[in-house]
Amino acid sequence: MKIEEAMREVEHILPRKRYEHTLGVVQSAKYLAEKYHGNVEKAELAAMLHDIAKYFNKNDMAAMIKKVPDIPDDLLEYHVSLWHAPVGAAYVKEKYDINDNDILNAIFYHTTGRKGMTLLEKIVFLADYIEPGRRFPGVEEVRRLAEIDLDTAVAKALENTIIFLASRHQQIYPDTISAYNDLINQAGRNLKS
Ligand code: DGI
Ligand code: FE
Ligand code: FE
Repeated sequence: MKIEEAMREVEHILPRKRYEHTLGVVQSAKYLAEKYHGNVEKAELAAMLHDIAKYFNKNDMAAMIKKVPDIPDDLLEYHVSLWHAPVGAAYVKEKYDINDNDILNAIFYHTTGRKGMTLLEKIVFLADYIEPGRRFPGVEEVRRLAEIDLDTAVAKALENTIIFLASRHQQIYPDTISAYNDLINQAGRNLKS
């Protein structure tokens, strides 16, 4: 699928604000892919499609999670805001015949992360966090780290998310903890120094 075609689809599917967020993620993903020697085309396409399922109906998403073997059923026990990522990956695979696992996994894990994230997964995850339209406590620090070291920036974003969720007494999906544990030893040295 070409980026222009993906853009047209997403512009139709998403409300204006979410579409603008998406364009910001594409811009940041392109920047990070160039900076960290990722595949720019794949980064842009994954970013363009990453939130395609954000406003899908909850029951439809639940049905898809149960139906698609690649999506773990335990997601249903966690917050609905996690569902759009794997559902989006399954949707673009089916609807647009995208079979590139790099792209599919970057969409699939863009919300939670996971242990052993690929370069493309990190790029899309971080781009989603730091895109120019994002304004929340801690984003400036992660933007600064994104200029210095990819893993450190991803680890800090995960740390912020975990702290934010725990402070609101919300569950944390195990993949988010695994992603954090995977990166924090090395990143922690950079964050302390
Ligand atoms: O879709 P976006 O808003 O662009 O961003 P996203 O895909 O990172 O989704 C963010 C939401 O997901 C936000 O409300 C926090 C939530 N979230 C992220 N990781 C976890 C999580 N929620 C839970 N319960 N557990 C997580 O591990
Ligand atoms: Fe998302
Ligand atoms: Fe997003």
